[in-house]
Amino acid sequence: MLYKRDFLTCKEADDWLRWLCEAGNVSWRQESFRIFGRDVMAPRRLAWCGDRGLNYRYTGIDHPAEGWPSELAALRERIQTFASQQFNFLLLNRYADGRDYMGWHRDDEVGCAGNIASLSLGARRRFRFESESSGSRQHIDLEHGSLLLFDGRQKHCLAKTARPTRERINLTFRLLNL
Ligand SMILES: O=C(O)CCC(=O)C(=O)O
Repeated sequence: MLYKRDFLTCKEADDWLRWLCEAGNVSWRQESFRIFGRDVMAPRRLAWCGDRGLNYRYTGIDHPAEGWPSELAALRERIQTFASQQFNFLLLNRYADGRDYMGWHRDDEVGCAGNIASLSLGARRRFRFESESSGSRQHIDLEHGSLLLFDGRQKHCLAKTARPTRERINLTFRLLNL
């Protein structure tokens, strides 16, 4: 795992957050999924893009990609250079406030390869993960403009918080070998 706190300057991170929230740039949606026979709304909004023809299927839902907006393609280049790895899919998560979260999970679907590069924008939020070797739980507080490289097979979550918390957007660049 590698944490680069100041991957973006504060100004760059502010500009990205503004662009991602601007109407028309990203189509945000809220998904529901079935748990024990009940439809449950995901506690966050979601968007994605990626190499045309790829489909990231998880929790029983297809996420077909239709290419990259030029702005995000340029950001991908920069992240690939830093990570020394290719990425062909991007999942974006939008947490309106501290009540939005992502529960404990692994990103270990068939075809997931390499590390995930996770760019954080907006509110500082706590990322928890389980050490593969000891099973102990650890955390990193992800800052505005930071980049985290991690192995998605490692169990992780984005914790809820009761503290007043502004919006946060997270971009996870992934490599799918489908
Ligand atoms: O929002 C985050 O930092 C965590 C995202 C995450 O766990 C995931 O996309 O698998």
